[in-house]
Amino acid sequence: MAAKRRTAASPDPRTDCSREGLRKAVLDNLFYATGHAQENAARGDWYTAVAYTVRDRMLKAWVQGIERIAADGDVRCVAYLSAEFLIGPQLGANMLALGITEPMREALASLGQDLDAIVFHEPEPGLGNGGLGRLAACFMDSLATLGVPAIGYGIRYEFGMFRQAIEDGAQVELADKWLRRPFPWELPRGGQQYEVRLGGKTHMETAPDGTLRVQWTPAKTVTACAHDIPVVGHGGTHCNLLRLWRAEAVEAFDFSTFNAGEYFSSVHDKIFSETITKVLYPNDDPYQGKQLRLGQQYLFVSASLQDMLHIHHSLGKPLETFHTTFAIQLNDTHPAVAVAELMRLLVDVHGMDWDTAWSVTTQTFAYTNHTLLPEALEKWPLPLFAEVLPRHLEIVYEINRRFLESVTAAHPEDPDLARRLSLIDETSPRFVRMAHLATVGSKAVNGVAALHSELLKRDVLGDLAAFFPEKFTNVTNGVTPRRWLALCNPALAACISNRIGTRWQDHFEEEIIRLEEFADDPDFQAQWQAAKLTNKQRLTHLAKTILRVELDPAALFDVQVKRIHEYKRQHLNVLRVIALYNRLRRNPGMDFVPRAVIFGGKAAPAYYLAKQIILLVNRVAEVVNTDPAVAGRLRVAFVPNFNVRSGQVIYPAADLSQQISLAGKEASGTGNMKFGINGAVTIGTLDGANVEMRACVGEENFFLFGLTTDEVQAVQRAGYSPAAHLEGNPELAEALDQIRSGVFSRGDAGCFRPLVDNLLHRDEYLVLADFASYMDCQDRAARTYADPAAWTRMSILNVARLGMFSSDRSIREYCRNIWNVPVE
Ligand code: OAK
Repeated sequence: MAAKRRTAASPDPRTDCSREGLRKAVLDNLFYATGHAQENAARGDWYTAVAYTVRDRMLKAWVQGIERIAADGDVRCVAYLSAEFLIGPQLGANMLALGITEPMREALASLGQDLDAIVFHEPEPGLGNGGLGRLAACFMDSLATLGVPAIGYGIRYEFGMFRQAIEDGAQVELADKWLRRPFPWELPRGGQQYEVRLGGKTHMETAPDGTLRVQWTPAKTVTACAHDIPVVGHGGTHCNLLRLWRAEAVEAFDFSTFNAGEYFSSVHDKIFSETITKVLYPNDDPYQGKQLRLGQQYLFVSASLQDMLHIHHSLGKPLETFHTTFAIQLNDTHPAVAVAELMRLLVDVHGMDWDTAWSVTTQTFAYTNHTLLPEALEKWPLPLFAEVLPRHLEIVYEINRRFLESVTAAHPEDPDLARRLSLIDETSPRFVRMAHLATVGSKAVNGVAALHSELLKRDVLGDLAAFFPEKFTNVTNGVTPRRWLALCNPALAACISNRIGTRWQDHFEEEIIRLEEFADDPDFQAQWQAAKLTNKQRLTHLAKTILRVELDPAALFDVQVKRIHEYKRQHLNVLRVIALYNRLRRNPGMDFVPRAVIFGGKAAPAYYLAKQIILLVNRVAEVVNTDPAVAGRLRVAFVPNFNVRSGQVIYPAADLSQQISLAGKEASGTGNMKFGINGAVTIGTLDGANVEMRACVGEENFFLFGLTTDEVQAVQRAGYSPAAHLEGNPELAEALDQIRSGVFSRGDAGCFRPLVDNLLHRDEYLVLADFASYMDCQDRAARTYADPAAWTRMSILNVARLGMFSSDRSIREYCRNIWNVPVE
């Protein structure tokens, strides 16, 4: 009653969302959380004050969300296990979810502060490499928006993805100290700590009840400490949890050695323990067999499972029903050791019999594969696995023994099948195959686009799919329309909402299609073009301030931003830029649609050819941008340190989205979707989700080129000869020759030799084979761009017809087809 009276008379200062309430709360937080008076506050202090003000308004939903998970055992909770959550800046997204962006903007303006500048100040938590980590973040957003109880479990890396600087054209990696200032969105949870054991030996022991049990005596024990980040759904009513683990020493000091005066060795253990969650491995696919990486994976998996068992236990439900409390999704194989860990916890720790434990385990897990590159499939050398996880290796052997028995019994006619399906790769040296462990231990396995799921079944996991046909399925990726349209593209969002209202923000598939009818409406087209121009001006400003490159907002903005990888073929894009440059030089008076070709993306630090590609882009930019013959009609820019924040400026500004991977290599791609829903038209191959996007937007609204997956395989079977493609294509031969002879390396003929030699003699990703088709397609795109009404129509239809690429649709499919969780 008292509380009610207060609400009527004076609103709760922690939840009041009025302009005046926000103004007071920001000032209060500025003083009490940062210790600054208004006059002395720096931008970072304002940021902290605004962030706390927003966080306060999320707390009620947050606490209710946690309580619901801990109290309602009837609804299955989704546990999304991922070594990466690339969540991006939080402030803008959280204000959008709560619907307080505009009152906050006004409140700050009344204090002489600019909201956009404060939002831009936020350091980005770079807790992921690229697609897989960003997908996990989009899925968390959709789970909360759809009101599905969920916990994302991951790792709180002290150093996230490295910061990329470009020095004299080359990538330089700098440490990402994103926690330099306290991160206002996390709450350390002292009560949620679990011990995680590593190394050591196992032996058999007789339990008090006379049964034999395995005992694991670890070499080390570390503590995993939970840090919780709220994930609030659109509308602000439902809030889920991202629980990230930080490793800490069990005891900060070994007191016996400390007392003996051995100060340095006494801190050794502390340093070892804390190293585990120190840094994100910056490889987006080819896996690296590093002991520390296995330690990271195991730490977060073990702590997460212990946490889930704790929650399950607190509900008073029997252990045999664990799978009714949690549906656990394995985001690729990085958390796949969870299959063995859950078996260990159930059998060794809780004394459950093997068969029951296996039944619980295989009803709990599902596994998503995110790659078609065989070299990206994780496999751990047996000696390393045994050293870090001796008990888990025994469990893997036992799972494998029973599994292979069933294989041999089912297929006596194929004596080689057991070798191919085994969880152990028996070639020398021997390995644990994590994708096999994940598949055998899961009730469902999915790829992330229709083509990818087909190729998984046919090639990459073909034998497993034939043995478990019922497990294999597809869930095409999606992206959240909140961050990737409403937040990052206010100009286009307003243009859309003026026509169809705002319901598209959380009912994207249903609503966005309503734009179709305005595709030819001249007024709407004009507004659409104005929004695009605003976004191009924003990117032009960024390029000017960061790169000192002048872009022309009237030019066709032609963009490729993503990790740098040979299979993604940024070098195909560069070859085409060089060919266009040569055309302009030869014929300066030619009719030419002005283009700004924009690149961005990080290369794995040890990936030499990817780093050569970055250098080449920058060297080509240097030549092209300063050549008077070009007269500004062709500009090249490499935006350094591509991340979520810069993506939010880049995607909305693109006219043409480059999705040019070799067919059969990109599992799905999600950048393609982000560009598409921001009105870029795609030029692309029939790869990953491009295939489905093209089917949705219509073939006339998509620039298609290149070999198909089957054609690629046929070319490779027949024996591919890259040099043969030079013969009929003087433009290509000239471009390669220029790169080789030093035209783009200040005369240094050796500079790009590794890259050119690779293309001429190997060209694993058929760059030369697809070049001619790519050039033709680019010419078609330029001709269409020259007709603004035709282009704008294509752009509008792309947005209108890409409704299915909302991550809300993906999450609904996971709920219905895989997790068996109710969803609206
Ligand atoms: C990273 C490490 C190991 C295996 C795969 C990845 C990864 O990032 N894969 C990417 O996942 C995205 C989300 O599903 C896809 O869209 C990309 O195509 C895929 O490369």
